Amino acid sequence: MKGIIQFCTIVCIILTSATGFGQDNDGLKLWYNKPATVWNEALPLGNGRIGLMVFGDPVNEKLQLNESTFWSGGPSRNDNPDGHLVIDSVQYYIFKGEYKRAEILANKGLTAKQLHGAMYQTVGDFNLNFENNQVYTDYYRELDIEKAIFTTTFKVNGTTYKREIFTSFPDDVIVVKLTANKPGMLSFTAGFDGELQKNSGAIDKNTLQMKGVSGTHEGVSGQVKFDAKAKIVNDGGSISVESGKLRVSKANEVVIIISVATNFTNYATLDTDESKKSSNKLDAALKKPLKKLLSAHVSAYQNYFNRVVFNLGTSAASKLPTDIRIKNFATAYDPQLICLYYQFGRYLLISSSQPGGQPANLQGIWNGSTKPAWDSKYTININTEMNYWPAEKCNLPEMHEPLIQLIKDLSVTGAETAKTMYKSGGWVAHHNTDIWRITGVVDFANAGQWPMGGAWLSQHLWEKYLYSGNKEYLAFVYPVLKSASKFYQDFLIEEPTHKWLVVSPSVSPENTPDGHQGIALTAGATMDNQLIFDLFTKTIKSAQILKKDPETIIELEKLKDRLPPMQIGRYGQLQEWLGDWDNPDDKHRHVSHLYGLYPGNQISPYTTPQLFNAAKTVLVHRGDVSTGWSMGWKVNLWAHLLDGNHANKLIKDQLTLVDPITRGEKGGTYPNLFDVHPPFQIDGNFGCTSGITEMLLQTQNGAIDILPALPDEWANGSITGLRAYGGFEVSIVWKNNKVQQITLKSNLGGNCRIRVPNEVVMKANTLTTASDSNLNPNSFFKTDTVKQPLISASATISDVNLKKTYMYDFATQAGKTYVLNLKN
Ligand code: FUC
Repeated sequence: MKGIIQFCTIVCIILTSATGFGQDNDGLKLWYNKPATVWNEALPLGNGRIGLMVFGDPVNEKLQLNESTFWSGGPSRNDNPDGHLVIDSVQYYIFKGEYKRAEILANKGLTAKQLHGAMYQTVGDFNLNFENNQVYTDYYRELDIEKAIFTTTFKVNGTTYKREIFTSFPDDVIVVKLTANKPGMLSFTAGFDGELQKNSGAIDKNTLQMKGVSGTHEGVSGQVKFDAKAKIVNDGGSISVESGKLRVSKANEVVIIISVATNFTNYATLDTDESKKSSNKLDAALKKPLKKLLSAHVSAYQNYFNRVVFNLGTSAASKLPTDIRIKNFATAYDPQLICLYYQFGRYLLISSSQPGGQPANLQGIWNGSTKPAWDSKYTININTEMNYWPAEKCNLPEMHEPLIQLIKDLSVTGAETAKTMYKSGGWVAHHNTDIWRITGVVDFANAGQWPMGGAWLSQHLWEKYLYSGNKEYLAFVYPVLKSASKFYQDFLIEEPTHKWLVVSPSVSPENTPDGHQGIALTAGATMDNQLIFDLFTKTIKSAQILKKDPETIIELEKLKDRLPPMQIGRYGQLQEWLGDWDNPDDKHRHVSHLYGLYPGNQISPYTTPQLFNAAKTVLVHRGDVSTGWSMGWKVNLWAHLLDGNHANKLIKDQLTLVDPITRGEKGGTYPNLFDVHPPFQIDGNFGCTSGITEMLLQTQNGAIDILPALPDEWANGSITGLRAYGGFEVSIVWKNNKVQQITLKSNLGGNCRIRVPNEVVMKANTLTTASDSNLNPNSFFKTDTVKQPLISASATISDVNLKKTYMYDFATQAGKTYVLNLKN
């Protein structure tokens, strides 16, 4: 009986697979005329849980396999239990300016004693060896990001071979289809291999299996077990078992379904039966015809991807392979590469962050190593947040969910850290976390002593609400926000000079002030103050909307009043620290105090022009070229400085080809469009996608700002489906640098205020002229008033010269769409 079922499955798959994998759309493809020789040339596929890097080598095809829960170690914590014994002294020495003593104590009593975070690890490789393909011609390799499918074709001795691969979203398996245009031409061996495997081999004449366990790290034994299986379904020819591998001979067509699972259930529990899970997924997929697997995959993917269509026109430069286009980008006009790169960011987020799964880590879900850089974990002093900047506005709110869940988890693990280390209520996280949701201080005090991870992450809880207006969701996350605030209610301390309330000890990520004895530890760094201002404001607003906790509201308002104001230092710069310690030659990659400009909105050209200028001075001092993520951030920042041409310059810096082998020393882009820190780090991809959006649409300054930072070079273009606060969905068409048409869908109703670079009209509706002095009545657009900055007597403050814009109000109804056109 079993045999018959298996036979039916095989026939079913083969017979329905003849139609191939769909149509062309050249604009949304990464393509190459040679196979990948190194990892940074291979192309990523993923369904949130399974990650795959495909090399496309005609002879030795390698599918490097990741599973998002495969991390070293096991459930663990890393709070230093001595924290509460030393915290008072550390604070005392910081206020006395004895930073070295503070640092020595912090390293001993606050930094984790042993665990600095687990490593995200590769499961291993699935290898296909085609020994007869040594001499090939007509090679082509592509990743179609409109369908999330990898394809390679080439010719050997007059036969054309084709490989098509996808990681199915709904069926949660890898599907590989091998074809040749002549019968009986497919002969190869297949096998698993991996550094962390315990055993691998054939378990029957069609099936390979590899089992293994994650690495032991920092004294925690590896406890994540994986089970990977691959079933080979051949049309014609034969399969035999050959020393732990399967040999396929003379087949016409072959389909391989690969499944992988781990025993991970959640950050505290490892009790899933990995073998059963991988078999169940494999068996379920094998019951479906390939055509169905494919169409279900493409439609699940496109349900997300197709929401945004972006067009900047094209040029002859776009006809070349992707790696050459990146190389030429600085000198050849290739606007389509910007759209491709933008959409690749959306592709990566859809493929690495699916509801119910883990959030994208430093490398998303793609990591070829068992010892990756920075453990490929979650660095939450910028990188993890940046990963999610595109989520809401690029119409991928579902992809934000894993991060929201991680924050919920941290509010549990971090409550124990707050208590153990600082004897505080609420929850706290420092600058790193991992799959086990550690919240202690990692590495060393100068980088890790940053008790602000929870404060930054929590901004995402509110930000998500601003887009959807979903009060049920807000009620779900409110306890996390409230508890994040509670930590600072307990932890803030009065500094001796101005009597402001500050966080101490902390750092301005990962920078050291001049004249600070080479020590980063400080109190009241500007970013800390900005983060707490926002956290308290958002907690207050949520409590008001949900009609909860009136005492908390009063208490937080009082504390907010006692936070330090932002300060403008002697060079006219926004100060990074409480003291005027900035060095104008400092090129540090972090620009933490510019959080207030983006992603925060405490600095605005319209309401805080002096701070706006001071923020610009910082960015000019810091310069452009830096690590990938730093350049990605700067695209957003220049967009918020309303300078599209400078933002475009940063995009060019980011789209600089970096050698995939030597990896270089500067940020840029690898041939596979992966962002380079170096090495590969995915945040820069997401940061740049976010930044491009911010050049076209902003919603933080009390209105929906259309084309606020359009570079001169982007004279004509269109974008559809962007999301704005207050449940609006926005599409824009522009020509000769002027807005031609805006289509606004209102999902929640309410006043729509738009700011546009040229006059627009709307048929059958009245547009009322609006101004910044009368507030937008739509509460989703309410901006918050910050304290007047303190300005150094030596600072020169110039005026802000803004381009003329037009601002209109009109009433909207939920579910209706409104069209505005250029006024002729
Ligand atoms: C932070 C950054 C580094 C790097 C690391 C993963 O520490 O300062 O540049 O991105 O995270």
